[in-house]
Amino acid sequence: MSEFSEWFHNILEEAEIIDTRYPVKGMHVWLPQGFKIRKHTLEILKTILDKDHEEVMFPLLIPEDELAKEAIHVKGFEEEVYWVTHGGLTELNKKLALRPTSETAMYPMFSLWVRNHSDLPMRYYQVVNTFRYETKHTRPLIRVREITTFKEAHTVHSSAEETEEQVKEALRIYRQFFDSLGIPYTVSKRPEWDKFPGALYTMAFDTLLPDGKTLQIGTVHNLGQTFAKTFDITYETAEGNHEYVYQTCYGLSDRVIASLIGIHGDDSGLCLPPDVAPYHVVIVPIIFKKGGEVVIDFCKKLQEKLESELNLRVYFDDRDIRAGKKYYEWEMRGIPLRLEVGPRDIENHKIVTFRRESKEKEIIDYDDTTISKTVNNLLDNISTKMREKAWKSLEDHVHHVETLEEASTTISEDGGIVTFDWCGDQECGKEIEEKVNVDILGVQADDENGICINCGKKSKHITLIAKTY
Ligand code: PR8
Repeated sequence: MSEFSEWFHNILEEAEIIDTRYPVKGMHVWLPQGFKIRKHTLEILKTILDKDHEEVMFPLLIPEDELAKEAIHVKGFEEEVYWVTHGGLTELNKKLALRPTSETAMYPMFSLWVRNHSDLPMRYYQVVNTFRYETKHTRPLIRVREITTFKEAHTVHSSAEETEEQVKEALRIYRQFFDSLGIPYTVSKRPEWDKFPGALYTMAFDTLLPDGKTLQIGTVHNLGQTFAKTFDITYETAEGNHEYVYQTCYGLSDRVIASLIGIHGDDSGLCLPPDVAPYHVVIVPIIFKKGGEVVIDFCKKLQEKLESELNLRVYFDDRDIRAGKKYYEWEMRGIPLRLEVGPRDIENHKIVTFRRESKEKEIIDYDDTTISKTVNNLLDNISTKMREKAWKSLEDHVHHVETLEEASTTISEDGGIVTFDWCGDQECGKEIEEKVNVDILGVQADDENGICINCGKKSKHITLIAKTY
C-alpha cells in the first residue's frame, strides 16, 4: 500500500466519512460526516444543473433485452453487470440487470417521450446508485462496485451541431463545479480505445492525486445517433419528416469526494473547502473557573449571528473536554475556520481565528457590527487559497517532453502528467503506453507542427499520459 493509500484509508475511518467494513466487496456505508460532505457537494452540482436540466428518477433494474440492444454498449459493460435472476424462489423468465449506467433504462422511454421538434432539446439528470462489477482492485470512493452518488445527465437534440454545443456546455458546467470545490483538472479527448461504449467520442476530466497517479473524475460523451437508432428515438421536423435525434450524456461519481479528500488533505487530516464542509465554522470556548457563563453566552450569540446573517453552518463546541482535544478533532475533520473565545478576549474585544488550510492563528478585533463580514471574507479567502494551492500543485506536475526516455524518467521520478506530440495513430499510441508503462489520458490541442515522439511521423495532437487509477 502506498503512503497515500494508507493515509486515505485511515482518514476515511478517522474522520468518519465511510465505513469500509460492510461485508460486500466494493460497497461501503456513508457515515454522518461523510454524508454531510456528500450532501453539500450535491447541492452545488444540483444548483448548477437545475438551471436548464430537469431531475428525474428511473428504476434500478433494466430488462436483459433492453440492455443487450445496443451492441457496442453492452459489449463494453458485459463483464461488469450484476444480474437479478430470481424473484423469491421463482426464476425470472427475463433476467434483470442492476444498472451499470442508465442509457438502456432511459432511452426506451425517451423513444416514447420525444415526438415533435418542439419537444427538443431535452435535458434530464438523475442522482442514483449504479452497480459495476469492477474486476480491477477496488478502492473506497475511487473504484467501487456500488457507485452511490452517480450523477448522470442525458440530453436529446435535433442536430449534430447542438450536441457539439451541449458537450461544450457540459464541460463548462463541470469546470464550474470542480472550481467551486478547488479541484484542479485536465480536460482531454479520450483515445478511441478508451471512449464510452457507444459514444462518438469522450471528453474526460482527470485530476492528480498526491501519489502522482491521475484519477478520472468526470466524463462527457457525445453519443451522436448511435442510441437513437438502436432505441428508435425520432422526432417530427417542422416539415413533417421523421428524423433520429442526437444525444449526449455526462456523469460524475463518488470520485468527486475522493479527490476532495485526497487533494486538499494533509498530515493533520482532512481540509475541506468551506462550501462543502459539514460546518463552515466551529466555535471553541476557552473556559476557566471564573467567567464561564459570559464566554458561553458570548459564543452562543456569535453562533446565532453567523447562522442568521450569513446562513453559515456553525458548531458551538461546548463539550466538557480539553480545548486541545477539540482542536485536534476539528483539524482532523477539516473544518475550515475555528474561532476561539476566552474571557480575556471578550474583555479586550478580540477573538482568535484559526484557518485550517494554512494553520495560521491570528488575534483579530471583534466588532459586533462587522464580525459577519470578517468571517465571510476569511472563508472566501480560504476557498481561494485552497484552489490556488491545488492548481499550483497540479501545474507543477505537468511536464512537456521531447523523447520517450524523458517521458519514462519524468513519470518514474515525478509521477504526474507528461505531455508530448503524437501522430494520433492507434497502434503507435498503444506502443507508447507499453514502452512508458502508462495510459494515454487523451489529446488536447491540435499540434500539426511537431513530430510524433514515438514513430517520428508528423504529429497531430498534444497528448497527455500518466499513471492512472
Ligand atoms: C457513463 N453514462 O456512465 P462513465 N467507481 C467510482 N467511480 C466510477 C466508477 C467506479 N467503479 N466507474 C466510473 N466511475 C455515462 C455518463 C451516464 C453518465 C466514474 O460514463 O462510464 C468516472 O469518474 O464514464 C466516470 O467519469 C464517471 O463515473 C461516469 O462514468
